[in-house]
Amino acid sequence: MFHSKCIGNSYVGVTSRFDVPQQFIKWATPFPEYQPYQYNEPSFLSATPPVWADNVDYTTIDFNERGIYGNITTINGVPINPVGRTGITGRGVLGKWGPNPAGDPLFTKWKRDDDGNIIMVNGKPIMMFVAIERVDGGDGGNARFALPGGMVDYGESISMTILREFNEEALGGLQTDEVKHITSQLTQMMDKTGKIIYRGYVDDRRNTDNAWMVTTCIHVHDKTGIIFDKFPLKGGDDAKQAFWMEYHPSLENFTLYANHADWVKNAYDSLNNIQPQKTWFEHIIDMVRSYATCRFI
Ligand code: RP5
Repeated sequence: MFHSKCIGNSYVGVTSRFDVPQQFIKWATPFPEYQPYQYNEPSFLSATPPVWADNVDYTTIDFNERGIYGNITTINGVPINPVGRTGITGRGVLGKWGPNPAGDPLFTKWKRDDDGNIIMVNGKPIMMFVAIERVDGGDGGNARFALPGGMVDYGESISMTILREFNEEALGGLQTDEVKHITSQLTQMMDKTGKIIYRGYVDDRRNTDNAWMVTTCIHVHDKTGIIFDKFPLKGGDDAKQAFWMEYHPSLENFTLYANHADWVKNAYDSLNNIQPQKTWFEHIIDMVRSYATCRFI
């Protein structure tokens, strides 16, 4: 993983970042000129845990408890971005010091014609996935589109976050009988066939030297499309709109928010068996991890 979205001149339009050329991102590379700016979103400063934002005083936090996405290195008690320099210190606009966990749904089906046949281009199927347009404009251009993910709320499991965010951002937050029925089918599908397509650091524009996004992206594919065809997609909350977006390997410059596009490509490759071959041991480890995450974590 390398930074591409969390360096540059501007920090989410609210302040500036110290310029970090690519070759100086790694902490191990000496960069004596480095003088990052500091930013802490003023409205979070009075947060009292347990809420989604930490107390301003990071010395009260036990970072060992937050190590499920990897060990957290601290210097004088402050957590240090595991990928490298971002040009900004403090929490920025993120609520938590260190990792800020999110969950991302990647719900896919094949594109079909009116007769129900899968549409192929160059001998390969077109995959469709539920995408949203972010109200905040995301990373701009086509990277304003994203998976309908969101932050893990206090006390929530990843699968609860994913279903809640999907409901809020892609089903308009509705609680109709139709939506409840779909959510219960989705819950069963996540339990039975949900796979972790990505788990770890996110190259998110909000990251700082001391606070960064991490996520678990769960992929569920509806082979027949019978269930997912019934999604009454409707944007809500942080999403201007929700819709089926297409992915095919022939698409040039396929871009989404943060590094969501990588996970979509990996999901496609995994459905089409064009991923690097895994050993039987790696398959078993993956199955156990996916099983445990979808149900218990
Ligand atoms: C990304 O930010 C995650 O992958 C997730 O999609 C999203 C969560 O942040 P909000 O959508 O709640 O702003 O890093």
